[in-house]
Amino acid sequence: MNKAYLLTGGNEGDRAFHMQQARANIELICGQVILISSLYETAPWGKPDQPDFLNQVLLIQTLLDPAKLLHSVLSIEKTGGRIRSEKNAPRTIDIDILFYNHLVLHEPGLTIPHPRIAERRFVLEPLCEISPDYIHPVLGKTISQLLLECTDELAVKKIS
Ligand code: PH2
Ligand code: MG
Ligand code: MG
Repeated sequence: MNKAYLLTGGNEGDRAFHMQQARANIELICGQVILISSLYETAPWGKPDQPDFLNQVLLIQTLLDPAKLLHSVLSIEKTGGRIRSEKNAPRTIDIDILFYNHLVLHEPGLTIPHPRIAERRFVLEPLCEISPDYIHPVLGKTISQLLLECTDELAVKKIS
């Protein structure tokens, strides 16, 4: 069985509903959720003039290979009403693959680990809550170390 870390996030519509619907569909389509962080309310990273996000990290067990997992999370985003416009635009639900086992993969459309984990407090905080000792397979540092070194000052607030 494989283990994958997923980040869910959204800042459009009923944010809590979309996060809940995504969790349910991930469990149904991708595999069992074995660890789940709190929900975090987070300031928008990359494009400031938009509503705050909810973010959460899930660790799942999955039989899907990375390409099939990507295909599945994209279809769950569609079910959640995601419409893709410009980069970093508001969205109902975004599901990103952060890590897949300890794999390093560069393919068109899919890079694992997700390339911007270390720059984003909204990823590191929930990730550190559930897996502080996971070692980033490219950077060779634990999540708690990456969080200590992270210079992102945007607000990340645990809400549940
Ligand atoms: N996702 C982005 C860009 N900016 N900011 C926050 N706070 N949370 C996100 O999930 C997020 C973002 C691109 O996917
Ligand atoms: Mg994203
Ligand atoms: Mg995405």
